[in-house]
Amino acid sequence: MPRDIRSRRAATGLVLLVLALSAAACGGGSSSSSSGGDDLPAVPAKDFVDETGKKAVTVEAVDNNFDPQYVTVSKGTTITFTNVGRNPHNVVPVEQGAFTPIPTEKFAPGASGTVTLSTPGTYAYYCTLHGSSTRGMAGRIVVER
Ligand SMILES: [Cu+2]
Repeated sequence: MPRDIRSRRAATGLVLLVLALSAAACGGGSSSSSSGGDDLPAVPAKDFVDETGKKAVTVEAVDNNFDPQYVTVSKGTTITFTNVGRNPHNVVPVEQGAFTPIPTEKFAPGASGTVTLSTPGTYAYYCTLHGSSTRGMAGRIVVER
């Protein structure tokens, strides 16, 4: 009987630990304005193309970059990614769940996919085939209020 209680206590402790870890993992993610992640290198404000005030903005995927790579939009803007390159690409948020990814199979040359961003913040993304979260085929969208 005492052994049973002890193991149950241990199990409860484990659950609490897991909850604490998962809370820490997503801490600040959705509430802060830098949802792109704190470990990303800073990008000078002058490198961002100002597309605020538009309802629709296009970002082209070329081989192997996004153009414009850094863009500022108003909240609620629909961003259309178009693959104008010769190779398949994809669009994946650095912070998992920040937006629905555009998968490779739907982003062949000539294909388009849209992402609508309603919450202000910084959205870092990349092509998993030709980049990483910080290098290569990677870009950012800043959503203003
Ligand atoms: Cu790519």
